[in-house]
Amino acid sequence: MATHNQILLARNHLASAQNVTILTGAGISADSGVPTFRGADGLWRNFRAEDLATPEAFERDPRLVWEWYNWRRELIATKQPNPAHDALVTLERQWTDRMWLITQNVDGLHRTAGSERLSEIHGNIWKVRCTGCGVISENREIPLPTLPTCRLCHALLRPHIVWFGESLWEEDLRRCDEVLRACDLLLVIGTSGIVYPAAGFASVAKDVGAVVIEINLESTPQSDLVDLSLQGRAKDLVPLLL
Ligand code: BJW
Ligand code: ZN
Repeated sequence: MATHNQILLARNHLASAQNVTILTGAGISADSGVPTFRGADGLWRNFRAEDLATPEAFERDPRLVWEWYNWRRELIATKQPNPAHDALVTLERQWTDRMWLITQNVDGLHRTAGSERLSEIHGNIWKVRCTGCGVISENREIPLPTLPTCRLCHALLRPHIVWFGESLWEEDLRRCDEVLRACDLLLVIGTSGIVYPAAGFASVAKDVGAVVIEINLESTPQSDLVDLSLQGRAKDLVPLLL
């Protein structure tokens, strides 16, 4: 568990920072009851990523992939933001244009909590994208009709999610690079730190001289690189820090 001294040190870093960037992963939503990917009850323990979260999987069996996303929509719809999400909203309101939040989470809980200065770099489960005309729209139906189609061009819709082997959106990559290079404090919350490009963000921030603080239940491949590794639950530690 994070010690009192570590928490004081982290608070001091925050107090002297000018620009803060936050990176979140599934661990922050775990405290709202959303399953992580790689934890003990993680999604990848029961499902194979390559069967469900790749463009090839969708081409092979769009029905199976949509069934999985419908199931996840159903689950996520019952969840609410937790005190860690709320603390980040408070931080954003205090820091305004000196703070940016990058999330790998697709559940939309940061937005529900009220975060606005936010990049959802892996997409959003409540959005769909047309495989024909590319139009992106918000859609909260549960379940979506089997093999949903576009109102404009009638092509198949897909989840607006970045799957393995797909590039992130140019605009998000540009924004991430900008806020990582501009920050003097990066706070990394609840990510296993193995999925790129997000897994490389801590080293980008270190390269520009930022202090990097990690909050996680356990140590990660990034723990040796960061300045301070705080072990504990996001919902307890984030509000304490901010
Ligand atoms: C708590 C807690 C609590 C728990 N409090 N903490 C070889 C082949 C093909 C591709 C690659 C390859 N090698 C590298 C790649 C690139 C690939 C990649 O990184 N793969 C690695 C697995 C090796 N990346 C990509 O393909 C990306 N695109 C890309 O790089 O484009 C260029 C390129 C293309 C092709 C080849 C090479 C480069 C796209 C990645 C998209 C990832 N999408 C997913 C799935 C979306 C599906 C969906 O959600 O519907 O996004 S993967 C999945 O992992 C999801 C997550 O956002 C992402 C990160 O997971 P996260 O958040 O870290 O969750 P967990 O579960 O792993 O960890 C939770 C953590 O929380 C743990 O540490 C816990 O301890 C902690 N925790 N409770 C605090 N209460
Ligand atoms: Zn269309």
